[in-house]
Amino acid sequence: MRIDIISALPELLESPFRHSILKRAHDKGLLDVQVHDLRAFGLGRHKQIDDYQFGGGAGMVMMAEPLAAAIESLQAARSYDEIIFMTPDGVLLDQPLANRLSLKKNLLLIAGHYKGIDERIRDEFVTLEVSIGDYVLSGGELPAAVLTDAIGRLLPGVLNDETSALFDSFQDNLLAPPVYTRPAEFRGRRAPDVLLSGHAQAIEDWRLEQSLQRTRERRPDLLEEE
Ligand code: 6GU
Repeated sequence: MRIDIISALPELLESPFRHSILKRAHDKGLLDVQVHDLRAFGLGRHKQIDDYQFGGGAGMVMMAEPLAAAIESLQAARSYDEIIFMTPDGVLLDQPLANRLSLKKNLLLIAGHYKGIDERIRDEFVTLEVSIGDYVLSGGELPAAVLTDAIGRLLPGVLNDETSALFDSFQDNLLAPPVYTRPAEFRGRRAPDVLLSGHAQAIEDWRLEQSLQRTRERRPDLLEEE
């Protein structure tokens, strides 16, 4: 899969993809993330990319022309399954959306800044708008990194244990069960005996029971869906 990201602050996106699971995805040739500096498409000698909003009000708006030029230069090389604008007024990112997007070949993410982007870019190019939660961040870069991580780790072959994404929190609308490792006793707290029993069925039953209990206590809304 290939994910292109257009950003006015590409430096913010340097680190997240060079570590851990997404690095492994890249090294295995499963995920290619390319970050594009919007400034390269800026207008005039100052490479302007934002301007005051019509009608007045605080905050700059990202201009239509540099964004259109950036998008169209990328579209010249490949066609995109979705052009996604990261914005707090988009649809909330959840596991089913991450699953669905992980099946695509080419995604283009737009990380907005300032007060937002000129509405005509949304009308003309954007096919999907995604928010990562009901709070406001200063730009779309971290949300774009979050979305890329959520998608990238689902690609077949990225995770070591291919089945492990299947047991993630949310994959069945259940939170994950507690996990333990050595030592068996830490400051007087023992790991549950069942996990040390070697009894596979008993362990599976215990984990499901813990998942259900945890979900009932912390996120009853997940059990009410559907
Ligand atoms: Cl996608 N962008 C910004 N700026 N803030 C957010 C968000 C996105 N999702 C939640 N808050």
